[in-house]
Amino acid sequence: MKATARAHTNIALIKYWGKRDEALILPTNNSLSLTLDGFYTTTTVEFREALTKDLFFLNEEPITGDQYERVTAFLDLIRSLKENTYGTIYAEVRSINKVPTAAGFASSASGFAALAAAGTRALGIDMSDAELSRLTRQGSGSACRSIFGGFAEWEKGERADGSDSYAVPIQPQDYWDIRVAAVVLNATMKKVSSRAGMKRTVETSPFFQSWVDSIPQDLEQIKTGIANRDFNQVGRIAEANCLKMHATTLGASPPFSYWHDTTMAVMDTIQQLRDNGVPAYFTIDAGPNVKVLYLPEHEKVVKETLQTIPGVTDVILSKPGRGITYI
Ligand code: 2P0
Repeated sequence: MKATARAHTNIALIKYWGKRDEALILPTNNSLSLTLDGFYTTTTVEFREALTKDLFFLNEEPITGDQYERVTAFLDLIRSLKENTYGTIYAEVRSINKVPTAAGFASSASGFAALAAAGTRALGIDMSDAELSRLTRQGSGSACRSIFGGFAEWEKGERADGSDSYAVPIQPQDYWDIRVAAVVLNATMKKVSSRAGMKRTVETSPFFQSWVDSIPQDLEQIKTGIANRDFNQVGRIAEANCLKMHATTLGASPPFSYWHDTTMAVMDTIQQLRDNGVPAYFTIDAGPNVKVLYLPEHEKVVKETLQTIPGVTDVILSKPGRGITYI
């Protein structure tokens, strides 16, 4: 009744931004991501009859409060998949995060993917990757893409029960060596969580519908770029899609933005690098930090340029990563 799994985080090139069902975590649009090797969570789940409640340790520390509640609610979901005649069996969950929170990656992506994989394996529940992705989605939306390595697309689905909303693989880890630099800024924690931010945007921003309407074309163009290994096309679409997502927040009521002055300095520097002939593109999630896409031959110039920007405290480089592994 014990299993260990590892999942890597992912960076969205076409963003998930907006839910059509908050309880089931169903999105308003498809999204597409690259899984990264540098950032991952390793989770061991052990179901034991002697336990009287679930236990959750993150980086060896016992966790209570909201984070604990999200984990136990997800364990309930896993337990509900297994017929069980002897009442609830509780679990001890131990997660080690190799996702520096300061880097601005959602550790919930690798966290819920690893929890879903280890939890189902520990109970002996056999699942296809699509089934595992669909389950993982209900812990955190972006996590459903971390079941797969390389490029993955989360298909939003149409059904009200979410049965057709899960990620599918687009290209594997070793398909194309695109690199991602996580640019860490000397900035305070975000004021609006991604969950609250997307909810406010859906409910109040007049730009939201245009965002949704623009997704199919972005998806088609980025998939063509991936199929042709056309870095400029992939980068151009990813950068523009990120800017559109952030534009929706300015139309919300009350308006908000995830950007700091250093965020804009990094964006400006990347556009200058391009003017100087270095193909590099940025993308930004629901926080101030910036991720930069580049090719291996430009690693040195990209890293050195980013490190010289005032307010940048660290630059962490990553290659494409693998999907779920069991340890
Ligand atoms: C993404 N983000 O596609 C987008 C881009 C933030 C900006 O997925 O509510 O933590 O758990 O489904 O997955 C962050 O939101 O939200 C996110 P929930 P999640 O990566």
